[in-house]
Amino acid sequence: MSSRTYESRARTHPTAIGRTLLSLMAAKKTNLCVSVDITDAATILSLLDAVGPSICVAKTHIDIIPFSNSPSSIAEFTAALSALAEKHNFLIFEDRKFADIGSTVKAQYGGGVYNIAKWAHITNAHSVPGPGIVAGLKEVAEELGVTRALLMLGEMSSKGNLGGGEYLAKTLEMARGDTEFVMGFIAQCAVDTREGEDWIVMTPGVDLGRKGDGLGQQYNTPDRVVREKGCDVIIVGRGIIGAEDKVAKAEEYRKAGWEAYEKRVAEGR
Ligand code: S5P
Repeated sequence: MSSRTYESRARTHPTAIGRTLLSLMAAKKTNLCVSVDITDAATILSLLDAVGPSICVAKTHIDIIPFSNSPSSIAEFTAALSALAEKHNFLIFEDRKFADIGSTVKAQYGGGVYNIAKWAHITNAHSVPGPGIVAGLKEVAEELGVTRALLMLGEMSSKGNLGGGEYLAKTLEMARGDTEFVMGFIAQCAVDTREGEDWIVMTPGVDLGRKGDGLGQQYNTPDRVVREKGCDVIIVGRGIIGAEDKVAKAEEYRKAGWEAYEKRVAEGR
């Protein structure tokens, strides 16, 4: 867990995207990633335009959008998404959860219908296949000449998941194999950090009220995950997108996440 400020970590983070992210988090005073799990492309764009000032990252699941309504093409949507990221100074995280051998994920990340590497600053991968998955994804970014970063899934939020413990420890070892590309983890707690390392932990399963969703999702509060468990970014989906006033709700989560972070730093945790 880090009691260092996002600002100071922004100066030394080993990955370029990590430095950009930590610095915009400090500037905008937000550690909120909104998960826009919505199937209508236009609704996603208008929501992000409205909550843009409150967030540091917009997380997408592009494969849930049918692209039959406007904007009807994937390229049109991703261009509009990139323009919003520029306008409001947030990063785009495609939550693709790659889980195959290096050669296959290379084709999935760089091509297909979504061309994820072209527009998403961040994506994530399971460690199950071994280090070839990291190498394959990195090759895509290098070949395209774009600066990208990877989060490895070390522990999921859902009940009965096989992550955490030894799995997380082994995933951490794998991440240590490429500290310029792997910027951190999807996990439920801070990870063991050696001298010179700085892992950004992004945490889903965050809600201010509910405890679960009836399908295995488990929720914790921003204070629990950021102050007590040492995570860096809260990922909130239905807590915001399911609210009547989404802009006010996003601000409520931003404030809760930021207060938890300020307390963590003040407490020197
Ligand atoms: O362990 C995980 C990892 C992820 S990325 N648990 C998760 O819930 N997620 C994602 O976070 C999930 O795919 C969804 O997009 C989001 C949580 O949404 P919510 O509506 O439950 O906040």
